[in-house]
Amino acid sequence: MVAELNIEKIRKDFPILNTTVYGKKLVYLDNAATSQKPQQVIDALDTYYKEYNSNVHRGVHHLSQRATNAYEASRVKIAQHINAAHSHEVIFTRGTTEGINLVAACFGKKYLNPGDYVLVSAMEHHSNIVPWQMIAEEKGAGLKVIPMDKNGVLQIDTLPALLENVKIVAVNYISNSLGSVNPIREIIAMAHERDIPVLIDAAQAVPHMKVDVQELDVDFLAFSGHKVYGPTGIGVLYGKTKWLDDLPPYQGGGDMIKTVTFAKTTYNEPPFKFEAGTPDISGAVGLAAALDYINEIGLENIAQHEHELIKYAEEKLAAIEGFRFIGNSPNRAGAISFMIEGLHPFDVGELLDKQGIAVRTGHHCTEPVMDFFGIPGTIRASFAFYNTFEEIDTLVAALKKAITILK
Ligand code: 7TS
Repeated sequence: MVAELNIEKIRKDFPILNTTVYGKKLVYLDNAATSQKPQQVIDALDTYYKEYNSNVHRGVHHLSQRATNAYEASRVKIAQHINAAHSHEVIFTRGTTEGINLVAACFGKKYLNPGDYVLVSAMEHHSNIVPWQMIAEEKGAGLKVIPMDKNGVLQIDTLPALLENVKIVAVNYISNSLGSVNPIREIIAMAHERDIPVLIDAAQAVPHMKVDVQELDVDFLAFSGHKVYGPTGIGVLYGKTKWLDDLPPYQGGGDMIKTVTFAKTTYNEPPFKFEAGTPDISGAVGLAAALDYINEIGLENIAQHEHELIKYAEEKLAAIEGFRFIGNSPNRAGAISFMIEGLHPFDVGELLDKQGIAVRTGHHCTEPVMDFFGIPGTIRASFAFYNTFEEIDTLVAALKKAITILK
């Protein structure tokens, strides 16, 4: 049963939403860049540092055991949240970027050879392009791209031909610059028919919907804590056990080893094999608190409210003179990207800021998407469950005002 959210009550949990900017009430519509944090997450960080800050997996002493228990309990919570079969399939990272770099480096080192390809899509964030280019260059491999149409919908009928000589597919679930929800089930199924593993960049999906790694049957999946109401500096890489056992380690250092001599080192089991050095312990604790928070509200309820917000925003925005959607997939979540005819996105963004509205303008770390549309950048409004219909009205009014000033 989907229940209506009590937005007024929810907003009270996010202290920053009371901020004023240039004397105006903050309207925060830059959630795809990073989401705001509820008091429950701030409290979890505060308690960690005040009561049990200590290093993990090392000390015999009480505090270290408490920190280790909390850190490992966070891993279990995350595994449950994404329905991983085992908690050791959850690797803590700094964020989506590091998760993808880890897979590109470790998988690439073992499996990429001259003549091989990595398949990405036309709407990847730079963090799902550049790490693959780096390892491909090193190994004499190449990059292929699943094309999209002018609405920002991936053309997956091209996949059977594209998959030739591909060693791994890496695509995003939801585009951060277009808001398109991609047909990843079909992509995973087609890749698996040819025994090709798939990495999903779920940075923009985990905040907005239930993501079940077993149901998706995905090989690797990466996301960032800070986009899902958790702290910055913590992220998650999910990997199937068979891959984590099989791949070489990423970085070398403490915790990732079993034994070390000057002659030879043997490596620890996953997940520790991929977690060299002191991890972001408070980040892991904060991320667990964030997941508790959204689970308490209910992912389905969140998805429903955000869906209604987006429908409302699409309708109101489309009525503005000179408005043009950049990316207009029938399957949209999280963000609406647009341009106003004759105006530079940056100028519009600046005037919105003066009215207290936070949006992002520019290429959103997806330069190939901007090249495809032949534009310098877009204005992007991206939503969270604490956003309201009134805030969308404020955005629409502010846009109209900006247009009058700039034209
Ligand atoms: N992948 C996608 C789809 C993203 O949207 C982002 C960040 C990343 C990867 C990288 O995540 P990080 O946490 O490691 O930096 N996207 C954005 C954005 O849209 N605006 O700012 C950051």
